[in-house]
Amino acid sequence: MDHIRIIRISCCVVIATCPAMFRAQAAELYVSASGNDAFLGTIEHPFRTIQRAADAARPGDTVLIRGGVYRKRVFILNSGEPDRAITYRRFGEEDVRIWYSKDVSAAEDWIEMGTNRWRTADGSFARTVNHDVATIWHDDASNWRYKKKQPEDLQTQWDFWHNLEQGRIEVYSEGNPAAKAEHIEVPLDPPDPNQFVVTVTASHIVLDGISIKYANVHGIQVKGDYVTFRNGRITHGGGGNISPNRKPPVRWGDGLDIWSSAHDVVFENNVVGEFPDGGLTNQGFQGVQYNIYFRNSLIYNCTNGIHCWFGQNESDENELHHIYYEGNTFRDIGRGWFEDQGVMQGAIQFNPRKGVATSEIHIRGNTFINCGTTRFTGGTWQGVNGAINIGGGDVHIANNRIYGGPSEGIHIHHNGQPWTGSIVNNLIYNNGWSGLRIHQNATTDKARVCNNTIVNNGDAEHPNVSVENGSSTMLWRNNIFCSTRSSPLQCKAGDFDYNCVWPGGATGRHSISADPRFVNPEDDDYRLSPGSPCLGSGDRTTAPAADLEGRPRPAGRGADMGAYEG
Ligand SMILES: [Ca+2]
Repeated sequence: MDHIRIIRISCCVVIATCPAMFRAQAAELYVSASGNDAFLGTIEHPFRTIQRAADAARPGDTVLIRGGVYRKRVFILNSGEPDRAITYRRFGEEDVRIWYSKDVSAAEDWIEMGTNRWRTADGSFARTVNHDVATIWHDDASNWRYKKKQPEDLQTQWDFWHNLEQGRIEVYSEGNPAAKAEHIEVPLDPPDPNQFVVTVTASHIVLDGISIKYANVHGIQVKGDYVTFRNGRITHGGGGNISPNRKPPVRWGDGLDIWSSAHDVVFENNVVGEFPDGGLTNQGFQGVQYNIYFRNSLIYNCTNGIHCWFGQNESDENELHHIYYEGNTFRDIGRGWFEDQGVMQGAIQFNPRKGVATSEIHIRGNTFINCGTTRFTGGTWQGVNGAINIGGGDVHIANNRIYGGPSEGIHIHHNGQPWTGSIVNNLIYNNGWSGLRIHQNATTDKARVCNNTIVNNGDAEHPNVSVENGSSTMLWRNNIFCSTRSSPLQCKAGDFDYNCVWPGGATGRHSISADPRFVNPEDDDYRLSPGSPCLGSGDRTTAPAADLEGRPRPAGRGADMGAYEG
């Protein structure tokens, strides 16, 4: 009898300490906003929090999250394994919303202070001078306000400021705010230096179909490897972390940060927007990053679309390899949307510091609509401002469409190392400043600019294409530079031939100066019509193997000038 009991006790101990050993196969774990963390995580008895599932998940498991609002931060610490990732997925088509904010939509959430002045009953929004509630959001973020500096600034419905001493939000409202909007959300501040709503420290993780909203600072941080975030949304956040010592001050807060050494991170088929800082960043002080993919996503209304500022700690050990920005749409990027925001940037910023080794950085097949900025802030110029800004490195910019921005299309400058890449098959038109600018401080080495169509950018002060510096080995072939509103090309460096520059003269024995005869430029159709002098006039030895739309080159009578082959 005693013998049998001892055996049973031993079994219990083994099961309790090593549950994974007894998993015959990968499990499905369920989470529901109406669940309970004391449950087993089955579909009938789901967990209440994503965190509970994350702590229980083992390699190969799938966490299925029911639709609803989840208001707790998530720390993903348990890793999957190669071919046995841990997947977090919304259940069916249900709407999984991670909101790190407080709902103050009820009448009792507000207390009247005086005429048209209301404050939150909750006085726990206490922050430091460097942290505040940057934005409050109404009616599913269809309406919002950013913080005013002082109570005297509250003049119209929804103006608010954050009373730091009292820890409360004070709002101008003609009646109880709860009667003026269906729904009001005030972001919360993560109570630690890692100001993320979701932190993925683990590796071999997939997040699929999850929406993160109302982050006061950052949305999600990825510190692990083999992490995929797809089919999700990261919107309406940031700004709650202030650097007041910068003039003007800067409000930080990104949708997603990939931090320090990281590899095999995929961000695809997502929507990112309404962040006053960066939509997406790969950054960190030092390390090695490689195989990072930002693709097929919509990024809108952020100060930076995707910003790489990796390698702040100058070191020979810092490396960036195989970083891909592909198939994204960037819209309305570059203007900080806080009135006191101290940075103004562009849709893609790639600024590796001195000493960062780079290879195979590709920006291709993206569309940039109304990106960049010409704005000064606080009376001072706040850095570069094109839709694409490159501070050097092995960066290849191909098959992009860049149009309708207020400033530059592509801006190459010097941020610590020469630019050694290429610009091919891009269509750049109707931007307020230069479509392509090689800045006077830029250095280049063996760089190539081939088969671009750059049309009608600039104004009286800013040429359509401005080449202010660069080595004599920088190769310019098969481009069409054409403008009726600015100088089509101002050039101080490079090896030019086989280009069409119109109107005005073109350098190079095989270059031409003639109307390229686009199919329908009024309707932004910059393909070449049958009588175009650019057809068959290019240099086939330097022409890329396919055109902007993937058609093989050369075709017809020979390689063409411009981004389209016919
Ligand atoms: Ca041809």
